[in-house]
Amino acid sequence: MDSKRPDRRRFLKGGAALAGSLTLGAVKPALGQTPESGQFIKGTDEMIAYGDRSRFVTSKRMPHPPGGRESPDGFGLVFHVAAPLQDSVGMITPSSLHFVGTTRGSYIPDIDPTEHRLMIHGMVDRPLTFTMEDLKRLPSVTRPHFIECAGNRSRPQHKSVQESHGMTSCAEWTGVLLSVLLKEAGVKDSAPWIVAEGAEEVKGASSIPMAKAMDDCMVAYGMNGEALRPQQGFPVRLLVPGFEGIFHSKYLRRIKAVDRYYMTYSDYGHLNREPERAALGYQIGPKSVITFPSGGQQLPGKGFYQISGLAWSGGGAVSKVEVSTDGGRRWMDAEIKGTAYRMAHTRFGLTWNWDGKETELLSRCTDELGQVQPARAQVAEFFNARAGSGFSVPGQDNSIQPWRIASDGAVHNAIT
Ligand SMILES: Nc1nc2c(c(=O)[nH]1)N[C@H]1C(S)=C(S)[C@@H](COP(=O)(O)O)O[C@H]1N2
Ligand SMILES: [Mo]
Repeated sequence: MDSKRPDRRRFLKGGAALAGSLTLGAVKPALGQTPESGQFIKGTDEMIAYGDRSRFVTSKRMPHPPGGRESPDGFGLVFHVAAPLQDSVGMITPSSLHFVGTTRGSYIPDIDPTEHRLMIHGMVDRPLTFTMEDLKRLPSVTRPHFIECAGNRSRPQHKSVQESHGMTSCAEWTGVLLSVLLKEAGVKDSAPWIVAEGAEEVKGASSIPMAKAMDDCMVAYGMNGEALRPQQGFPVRLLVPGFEGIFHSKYLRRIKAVDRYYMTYSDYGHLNREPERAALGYQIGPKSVITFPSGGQQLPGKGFYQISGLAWSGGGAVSKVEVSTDGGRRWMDAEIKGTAYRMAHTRFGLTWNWDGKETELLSRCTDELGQVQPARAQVAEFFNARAGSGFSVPGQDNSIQPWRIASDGAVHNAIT
């Protein structure tokens, strides 16, 4: 009980600021807003069967990078699709707005789930083949997890948080733990790796340390309360909580227990081939970003705001998020909204009374392992590169994102 008091006091203080700076007179009473005839949404068969959002809500995904890029093998014109984090509330990304990462571009396998099979083989006592029905009969788990593409990086030319951070999303996934399937197949102790493969030949294949496979990997068929979307791997995908996006093989059709690291399509040079070191190398570092106010948005004027953002880490649950409203001189603990789940986006917020002067907003995440999100300058120093002049972080970029608030309320990406 006692521990709750400071929060309550902070809230009340925030409340006073709110009343002081919002023009409450402009809010019309809700009564008397009865829609006139013609202002109803017609209940068509489609609307009854599967709902739509309001036509006034226009939040959209976008090709990433902006303008799109052909997939490396030329299958589709849109290689990656970024989620509109600037409009996000809470910690779940709706399935229709989940980012898409694909090595084949917009070319998506159209799989009949009754025909689909998942095979577990290699260094096992009993190779097994599962139908989708078989998988759904097994004990399931439901967990929120983020997926982030290793290519999710902020560049000076990125104007919005969708461009700089939109290649991450968080959904509630349902499926069977991979350990259940591997044990059922009698996986041999001598197998240190698995290779997971999607239904598009070698695409989406990746080598994963056995320790991770037996820990929390999930063979998922459910997403946000319904079947996976085709863009997310229908009918079934692998989830490798906290690991770079490329490990989360979609259209999963085969898992092979193997005696060594296998080169796969996902090999882009920086991967670690010793199982012990790999786990850390593949893990997404502690990361956070302020989604409001963020690049391209416009503050109407000085006064009360709630700074809001997302934090996540491949190392477990987010344990702390700090926010600076003065370019990093002072840091304040943000409020964690709801439960901070392991390897899931976590919403944070901080009440802020803007004095109307130019400033910079930053956020910094600490995870349950005690890992702290680095500043861009620290990352540059580590890689012996010069921050500024368009420095792009090699490997994963989990550096702190600064947003500059100009005195006219315009918000800009402040990295250089
Ligand atoms: N079969 C298959 N699995 C795949 C890929 C792919 O192209 N094919 N892309 C990977 C990459 S690069 C990423 S970042 C994640 C993205 O998952 P999402 O599209 O559901 O967001 O899926 C991974 N799994
Ligand atoms: Mo990716």
